[in-house]
Amino acid sequence: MTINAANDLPSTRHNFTEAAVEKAVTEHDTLKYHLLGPSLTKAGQDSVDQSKVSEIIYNASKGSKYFNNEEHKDKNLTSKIERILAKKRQLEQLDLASDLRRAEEYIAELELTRDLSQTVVHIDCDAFYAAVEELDRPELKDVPMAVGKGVLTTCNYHARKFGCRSGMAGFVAMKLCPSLICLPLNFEKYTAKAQEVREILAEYDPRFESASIDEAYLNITEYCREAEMDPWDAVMQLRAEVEEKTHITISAGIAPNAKIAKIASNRNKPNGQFRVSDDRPTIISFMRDLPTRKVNGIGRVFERELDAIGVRTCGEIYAQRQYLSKLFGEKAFQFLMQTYLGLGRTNVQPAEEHERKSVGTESTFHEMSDPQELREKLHWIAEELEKDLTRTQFKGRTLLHTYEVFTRQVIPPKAVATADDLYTYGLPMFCKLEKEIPGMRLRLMGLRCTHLISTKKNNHDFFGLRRFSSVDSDPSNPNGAHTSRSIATTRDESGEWEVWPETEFEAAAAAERRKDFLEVECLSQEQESHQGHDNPENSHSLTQEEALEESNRRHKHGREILPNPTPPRMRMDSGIGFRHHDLPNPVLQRKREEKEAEEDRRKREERPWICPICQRPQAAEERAFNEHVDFCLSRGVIKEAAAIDDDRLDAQCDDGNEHEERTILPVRESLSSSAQQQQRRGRPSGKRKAGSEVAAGKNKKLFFGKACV
Ligand code: TTP
Ligand code: MG
Repeated sequence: MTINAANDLPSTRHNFTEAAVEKAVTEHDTLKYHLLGPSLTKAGQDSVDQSKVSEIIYNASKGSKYFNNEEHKDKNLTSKIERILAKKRQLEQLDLASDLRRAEEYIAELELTRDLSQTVVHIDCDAFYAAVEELDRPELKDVPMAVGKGVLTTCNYHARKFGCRSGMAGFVAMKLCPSLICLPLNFEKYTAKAQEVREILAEYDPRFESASIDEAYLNITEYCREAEMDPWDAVMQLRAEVEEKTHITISAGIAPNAKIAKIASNRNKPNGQFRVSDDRPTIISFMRDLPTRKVNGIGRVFERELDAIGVRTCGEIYAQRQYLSKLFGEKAFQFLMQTYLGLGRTNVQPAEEHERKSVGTESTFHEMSDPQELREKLHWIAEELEKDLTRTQFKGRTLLHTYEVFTRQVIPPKAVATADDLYTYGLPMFCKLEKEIPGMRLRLMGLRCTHLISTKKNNHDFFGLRRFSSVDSDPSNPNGAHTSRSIATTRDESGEWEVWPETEFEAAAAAERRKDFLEVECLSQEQESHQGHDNPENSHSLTQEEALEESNRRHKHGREILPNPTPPRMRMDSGIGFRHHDLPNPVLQRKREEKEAEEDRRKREERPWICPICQRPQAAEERAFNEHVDFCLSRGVIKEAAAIDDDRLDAQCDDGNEHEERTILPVRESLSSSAQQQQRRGRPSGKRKAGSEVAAGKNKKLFFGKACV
């Protein structure tokens, strides 16, 4: 069964969420909306009154440093939006006919690239860390439970009904759901379980693409063709297999490209799947009603900017097409037009083959103000980054520094990778901040290298397959990514590789989420330091050391890209190129056997069997053939045949072609291998075989006499 998105939209579930969000926005100010955090669109919150949640977050965090930062950021964004609106008013006075024409031309150009031939699947495990924990403690399945203490990394679907979600401070979540059980993180367990899931994915697409610890893209076009399965059924089977073997559930989205597949996988969460059919009208109508924030690459900042110019759904992008490039930059224009049309990449490849755009380390720590201590911390971060750069074999041409809310960029005179260089080029920025903010107190620092150069030996392709130009590949600068105005091309410098703006926007949105998470961690630590650790009943309480340990381990976790698991059959015949039918997948195996049997049958039917008695070709059908032989024998054909004169036999031989001749010979020689094979296929052993041997024996004279070879 295929659900057609056009008929399914908008679903009641989504209306509810949108309505709740809308309420939150209209009844409260933008800051309150901002405080709802990065996981507002997470599944399982349909019945949650988000305005109440934002009220609780607002009151719980008011007065904190975090709150002040958020307020500051919100004000900045509000001013930015005012500037955008002022610019739009100016543009409205101008003749934008040429911009309109260009947008139309671009849409027409994009339409030509639409590829509906591929079936891409996005899979995402349900409440992953929580699901893994529930395997060890099944009693937690029926109660609200979260993983992560200082900040929730996730929570089960019971907890989500209370408004708890990832990226929320533990103490805020406890206010929303006082019975919430918060478990500490156990990364080893999650990595092991993710690997079990990945083993299964490799059977459906060995070149699947891991997108995070619990999600992946697969291109199942070839699988479906080989297994002669409908994508819907193939994905049902994949999900059932994952649940049976790993005991966790996954949700999936099926679509003609990765962008829509990702949106679709969230549609029927948990433990569900959704398909957007591979026809243009369905895709266009699916996108038309989709809130912009549902698109991977549109974070909460971009969402608000678009909202300000009247774009709340992807369908509303079209009406603003003449303004987009001038307001948000060329890349954003391209990204938005592709989004409106529901276009996206169809290529899926192992994550390790993707170009890495940055390598970085962020760390949270006890609030510090001592200049020497802060310098030591900066050096420690530089050492950590050096380790990461060595492991991933990169140097960075650009260095980004994050000091709490400030992120600045430095271009050192040479590409950097050693801790000493990273520290040296990081320090001036730090000193500048120190001067600007006397008595600066910090709880968060980070260093990140971008514009990477590979240090791998024999690597001629320094920048990987996809080379991005300078402004856009800054993943920690989501706003910057769509304010770039200079890049109109969708090809890299060699002109060979398509550069999908979506990849960059997705990276920018991910960086936005990461930063949000870090800031909530600061809030959590701030709260812990105020309250102390004197309430053992409070299950979210952590000592400051534990909180820091949790935070720093979480940042490290999932960064390493593991190579895709090799399906067992491929491991056995290494050296031979992979073929789908080498897979041990039972369905493919069964299909293959059926195909072989069918082929065999077809061949047998095409080639007539020669009666060893009368030498005449007979239909290659076992029963009829046996009856015919019986008939020949019972009629004393042997006797008659022995009396046949040589002319008749010659005539028979002349009538018979080479093929018949070869078939006769084994019978003469009393069942040579070819005859045995024919018997195996056509004639059962036992009675028939005995009959035929008798016949062969009796025919000896006849056949030897007519040795026309
Ligand atoms: P997600 O797939 O985003 O969330 P989830 O699997 O918990 O829930 P859903 O059913 O909505 O998919 O993330 C996968 C895991 O990654 C999650 O279980 C915990 C971890 N994680 C973090 O550590 N930090 C984060 O900000 C998020 C969102 C997830
Ligand atoms: Mg998940």
